[in-house]
Amino acid sequence: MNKPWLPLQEHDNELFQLCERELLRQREGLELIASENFVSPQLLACVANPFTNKYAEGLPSKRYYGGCAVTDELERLAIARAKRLFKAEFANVQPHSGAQANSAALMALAAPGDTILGLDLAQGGHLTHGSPVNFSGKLYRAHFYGVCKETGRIDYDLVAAQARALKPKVIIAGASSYPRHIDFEAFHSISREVNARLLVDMAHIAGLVAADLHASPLPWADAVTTTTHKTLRGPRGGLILWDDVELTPALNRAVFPGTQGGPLQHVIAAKALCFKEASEAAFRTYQQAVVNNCRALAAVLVAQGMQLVTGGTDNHLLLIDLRHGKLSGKDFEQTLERVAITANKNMIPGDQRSPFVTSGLRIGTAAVTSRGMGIAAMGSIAAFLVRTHENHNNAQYLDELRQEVLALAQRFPLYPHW
Ligand code: DSN
Repeated sequence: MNKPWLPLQEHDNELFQLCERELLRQREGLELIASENFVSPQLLACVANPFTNKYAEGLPSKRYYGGCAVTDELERLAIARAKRLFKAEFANVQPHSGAQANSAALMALAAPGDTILGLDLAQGGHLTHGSPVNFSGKLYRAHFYGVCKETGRIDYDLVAAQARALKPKVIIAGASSYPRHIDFEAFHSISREVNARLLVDMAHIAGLVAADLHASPLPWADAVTTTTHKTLRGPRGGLILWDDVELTPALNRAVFPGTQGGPLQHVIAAKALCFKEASEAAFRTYQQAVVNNCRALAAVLVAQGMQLVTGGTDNHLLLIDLRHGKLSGKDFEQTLERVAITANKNMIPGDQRSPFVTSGLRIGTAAVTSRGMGIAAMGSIAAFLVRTHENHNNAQYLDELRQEVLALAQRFPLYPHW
């Protein structure tokens, strides 16, 4: 501590080199993972702040440690901004992640052994919505609704029929790979009819909701969870929002001491900045571009013969259906990595080969749009995807294609002042 201050490069060169390599990877390639994004340079810098040194178990003014006066102000600021952004009555900004937020929300809304009903992971859901390998499938009696086989879309009548038969304590709406709008009002009607609580996990679409490009779940859900780092473009972390004051003690207690210890106050500082950035007009313009880009990408892919789940997209992501093609999702993902494009394999509805072989590839436009790419670049990206798929066996072709990908990425510099 008493040594002279040294830049990381001199203090720990091994670690510095890893950071440099990761920055280079992000700069050089095209990021199409639908749950990833690039934060603003200010937000990136903001995560490294002195609140990392502070313990603050509890809530503002009700802490288990001294020295929390400034931390209290910080957390109040983050809470106020989150509530304003999403028009919610209450917010807890402490969840370390979306999974932590879901674990706390379920703890508050249900008791172990209760029945929960969520979207099947294999059809677009999330691990924490009842998967047998996750706490949610081990603690609760988890059942799943799917999507319609023909359309790939949620069939609300089928969800209602399942809910009537199962009488779940909690219905979970929200998805990690669903390319269409979700009707939260319909989920609300279903949950009220069967006397269930409605939990909405809006992690993927939080940025769209903040920008009014997807209907908000807030008026309809008992509790809304989200990550802060996907379309919302903040630091890695989670958030819970709700309107009903009667749920406040249970939700807050489920976060701490229920499922977490000390909150990450330095990340809460960056969440506060994220909520500010997301409330600005430029953020709405950005989200509109994300959606426009995704539609444009989908249209070119379809025109070039790719099949998409539901035939297209309403949001920031699309799912390529590879069931009838030469490559599995994993093969396609790995081949894309050779040309400096990052995406991820995904199960798709009706995938007979899952979970051992996945037949889908999930693509999102949030990160490339953050770099400033627009419709013309989407045309190039669609062509890269199709050409990689068609030439997956041709090493020389892929090497040349990689150079084209790098050239496109270079035209949209990432963190140029670093
Ligand atoms: N792992 C995230 C995603 O990729 O969608 C969800 O938590």
